[in-house]
Amino acid sequence: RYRAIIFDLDGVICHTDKYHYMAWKQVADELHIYFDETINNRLRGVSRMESFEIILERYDGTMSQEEKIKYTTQKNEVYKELLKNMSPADLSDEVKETLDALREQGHKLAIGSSSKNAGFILNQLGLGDYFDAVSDGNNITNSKPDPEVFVKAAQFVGENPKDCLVVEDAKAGLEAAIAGGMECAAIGDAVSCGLATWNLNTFSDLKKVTG
Ligand code: B16
Ligand code: MG
Repeated sequence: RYRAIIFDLDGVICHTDKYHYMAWKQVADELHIYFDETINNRLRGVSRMESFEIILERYDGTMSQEEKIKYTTQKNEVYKELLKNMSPADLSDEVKETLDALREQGHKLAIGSSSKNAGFILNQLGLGDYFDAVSDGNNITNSKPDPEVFVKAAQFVGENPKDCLVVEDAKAGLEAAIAGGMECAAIGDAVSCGLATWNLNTFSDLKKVTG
């Protein structure tokens, strides 16, 4: 029933939370800002600058736009170094087998990620040329919950939003899919917000809902 399936990257295809955490932690420590894994969870699906604004909620003082750019750039340099640790071994058998099965069923497969590092991460995972289209932080002006990243992904594969299913691990991502006129499947933490068309216990459950 779906012509295309659009996957969020971080938290759905792979898990980069720990690298985001380590890189943000370094910036937060330098600025003497309290930062922990619970705050890190709020950064899921949120753009880099918006993530920094959330971290700055606990900062006593003001920061110029130039300084904000300096610290987010520094975070990204550390994050990119950490991403070099990723390899095809970080792609689970379950995810790879499910993607292959969905393709076999005839679905087009696309990525819809807020990350500007999506292409690099996909290469590290050995998925550099696997997807029919990649829509990411480099081709959007508004990030999730704005639907732009998913609307563009649908355009890139030449399908109508109503014929697309979005797979997401973040509330902002489910909201983006719904705002874009798409059905969505929640996995992980996103299940508890009750917004999705489908709630998945595990990635391979996708085969049941797309069948
Ligand atoms: P970058 P997704 C999102 O990716 C991450 O979940 C979020 O934590 C991150 O801040 C955002 O990408 C931007 O990433 O700094 O690499 O451009 O979940 O939309 O695939
Ligand atoms: Mg995500």
